[in-house]
Amino acid sequence: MKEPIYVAKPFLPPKNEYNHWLDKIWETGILTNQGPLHQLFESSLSAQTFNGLATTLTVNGHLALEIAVKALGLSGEIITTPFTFVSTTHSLTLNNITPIFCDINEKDLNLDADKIESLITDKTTGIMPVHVYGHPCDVEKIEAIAKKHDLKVIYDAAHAFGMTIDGKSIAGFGDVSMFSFHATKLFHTIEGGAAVCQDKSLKPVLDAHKNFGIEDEETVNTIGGNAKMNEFQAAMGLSILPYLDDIIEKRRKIALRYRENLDEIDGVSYFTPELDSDKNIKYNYAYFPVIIDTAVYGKTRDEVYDKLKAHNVYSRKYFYPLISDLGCYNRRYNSKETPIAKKTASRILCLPIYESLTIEQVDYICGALKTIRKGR
Ligand code: T4K
Repeated sequence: MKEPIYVAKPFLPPKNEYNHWLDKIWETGILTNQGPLHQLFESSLSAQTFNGLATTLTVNGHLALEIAVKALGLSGEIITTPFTFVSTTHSLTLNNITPIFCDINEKDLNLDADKIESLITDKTTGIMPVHVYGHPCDVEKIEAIAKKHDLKVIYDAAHAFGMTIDGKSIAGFGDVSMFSFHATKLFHTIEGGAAVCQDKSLKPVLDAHKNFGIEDEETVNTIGGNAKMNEFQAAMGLSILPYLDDIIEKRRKIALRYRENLDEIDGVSYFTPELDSDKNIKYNYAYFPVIIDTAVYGKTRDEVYDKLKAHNVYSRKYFYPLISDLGCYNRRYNSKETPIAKKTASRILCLPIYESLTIEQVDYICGALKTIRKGR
């Protein structure tokens, strides 16, 4: 392959469709501060993808997590997963909360709900699970634990946009769900995010936290920061939203082709969350993670990662190192306490997946995986 194949590539809408929204910005001169495009995008998104749930747009996904933690008034300890992107953990630490790492399960690589209760102390105020790669967490078990112990639940749903469980938006679980609309995500606003909540009365609190606490020109009752999405980001969101179903369908076809190919390669296994559940899952094919079993494949994950580069394929080790092994956390945590997460981090590899990836490119990547295996 002459052209490098990266793990992600942003979907760009037809330029004239983005220009249509840019013209509106030029007409009004409103560039930010929850202008007309922000309002339209927020309501369209809520209606089309979140079952009409209260939605607060943010400048990125990370700040949506931070304002969710603040809006719910959480403190003390929060139980979360170490197998995630640093943003999840940082959103707690930056709020002076101690993250307590719970191990994951091998089935879907999400927080193991059966291990949560043993970590609850009198300091625990909440749970922050991640629907990692768009694999849905055990939302019912987590809800039952939260109810029993009077804990709040914030889902890091950065990877789960567009998903439903039994026809209900995945945003309809927990107190708040955060979505990321970063350029590398299946749906994006260049940078961007949203906090979605079931309790409508929480929306003004989230809104206050994203805009300095300002309620009106003379009223500031909350000490808030600035996490507002601007009009250019909202314009991108409005331009891409009509393509969402098409984007997910193209990703589905790519994932199916990967699965067909990988069935012929021993030692590389993949996930099928939409088939494994007893629920009706509308999956979004946000990532294509595989597990490299060195004993069977004959190469380590790191060797596969390096050798794929020689084929001009740039996979990613999401999520390695484990958060508890990162320099900013490793003095406080021992990653051996979450053995499944530790083992997974050393075996995981995310293969390229994006709407414009061709079937020929998928075959090429899998061909490279076959060649690398043969060279053992
Ligand atoms: N929680 C979780 C579980 C998350 O995964 C994330 C973000 C967050 C919270 C926080 O949400 P945000 O605040 O970001 O909205 C990327 C993304 O920056 C990050 O959004 C994402 N997770 C994380 C998993 O991946 P990098 O450092 O791996 O991205 P980068 O720049 O290496 O991009 C990957 C590949 O994509 C590049 O090799 C080429 C391609 N690419 C990238 C960009 C930015 C493009 O083709 N065009 C582009 O504009 O972090």
